[in-house]
Amino acid sequence: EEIIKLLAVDLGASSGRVMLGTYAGGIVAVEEIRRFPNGPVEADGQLYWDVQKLFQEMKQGILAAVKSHGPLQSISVDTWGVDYGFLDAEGELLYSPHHYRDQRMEGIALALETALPPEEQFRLTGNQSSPINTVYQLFADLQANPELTQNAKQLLMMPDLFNYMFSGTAVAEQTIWSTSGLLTPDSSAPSGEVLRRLELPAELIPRLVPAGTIIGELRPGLQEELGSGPLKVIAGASHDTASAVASIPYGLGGSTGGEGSAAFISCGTWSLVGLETAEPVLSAGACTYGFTNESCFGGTNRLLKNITGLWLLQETQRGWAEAGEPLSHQEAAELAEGLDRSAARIAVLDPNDPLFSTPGDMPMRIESYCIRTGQPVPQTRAEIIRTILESLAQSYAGTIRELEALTGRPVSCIHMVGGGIQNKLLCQLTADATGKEIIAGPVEASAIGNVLVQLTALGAIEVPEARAVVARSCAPVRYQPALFTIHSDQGGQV
Ligand code: LFR
Repeated sequence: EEIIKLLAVDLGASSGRVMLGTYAGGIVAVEEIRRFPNGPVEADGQLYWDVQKLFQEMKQGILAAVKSHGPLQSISVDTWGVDYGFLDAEGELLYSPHHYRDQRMEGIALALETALPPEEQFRLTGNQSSPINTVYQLFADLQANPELTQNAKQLLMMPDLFNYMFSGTAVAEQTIWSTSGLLTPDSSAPSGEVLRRLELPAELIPRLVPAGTIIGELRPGLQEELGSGPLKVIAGASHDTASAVASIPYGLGGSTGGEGSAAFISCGTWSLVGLETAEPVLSAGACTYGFTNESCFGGTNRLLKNITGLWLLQETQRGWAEAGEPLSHQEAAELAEGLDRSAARIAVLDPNDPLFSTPGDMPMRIESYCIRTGQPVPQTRAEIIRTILESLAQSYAGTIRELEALTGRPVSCIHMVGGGIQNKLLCQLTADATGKEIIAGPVEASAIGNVLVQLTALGAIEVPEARAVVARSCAPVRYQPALFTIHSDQGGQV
């Protein structure tokens, strides 16, 4: 039987991966070919992404994959949301794209929100206002450099930019553009009203295409350099969250079942908590609670909230490692045991408190948060980690309750996907805090979603079939709320 092989490039804010995807006998699998670090690069006091270095890394990955597994059929890049670069009249990148944690939007947020208040942004675009959104960044760029209106010919979101560098074709893929704050709520077109009110040039936005569009082939020069042959370049569900959600094997559990009542939590640096709906949810409640609407592969809507996720733990562990005291296996094991002994909760943090949003000394910030809110301060490292995970679980639970209130329907079960679900303690605490069954998997959600969307574009599977393929291919792990569990099997990974 035919084996289809292709490449999924999944670029995250802290690392990127070139993954080989294979599809044979109705089963999809991914294998890591190359992993490389990513992060902000500072220049003149501003934060950027090193696009050229990332592109070189991706090319190395393709080269390695072709050597070991060639021939391959296609490639597609997915990345985090909101960031972008400009092309000039020659189709060259004007300068390296800014990082969303750059602070240049600070000075202009007020001017933007005077012209377009947050509630209006929500009504016109379905997006929750946030200074990291493309619309804020673009407004800031044009204020700071008015000559951009002459020099910049096209604005390419990060995955569109890499797919362009591979193929020479510039498009605006819908799922990534649905994070921009510039499209109508159904992501079918730029919002004319937003562009007018903020005097943003509409010509910058390329042709919108749906996720799963074959946009071309690898440039001839690259085919030669990499020995790859005519790889197809596909605009997939190029927002990593859209790819992750495309991999969810709905229909596996829950008392009531059905897609509408299953929620998801995509766990990485960010936690994205939400559910899929047929249409964008633009109610006042959705806006006040802080939800956003983004577009899914296949044209449905994703109602979700961005929660500062495992960033809290990553920053904490980074600090300890930098101080020469990385977390030991024993401490990790003690933690898991602490859960079995049903250790009492120490304190609960709001992960989205601005205190935690920038790099720095997390344990110290946790301490000052607890003092400010009149809670006991976690003392040991186990207690600190436990507090972070418990706080994430509590904030997931609050968000799930808000989703139930907004949709008027109970959530029957929660699918947790992404690298963060390797943390079994987090999954169990989430089951306990929500009182819902957790169905965890796949871990490689973005990469698998990326592969699935390519498979549909290549005609190898039908869109409605995609989730069943995942259900067959990866066995999910189930977690029941503690109340109903006599014995549970907690691993020691943190
Ligand atoms: C997750 C993610 C979120 C987006 C955030 C910033 O990786 O893509 O969906 O809100 O990064 O772009």
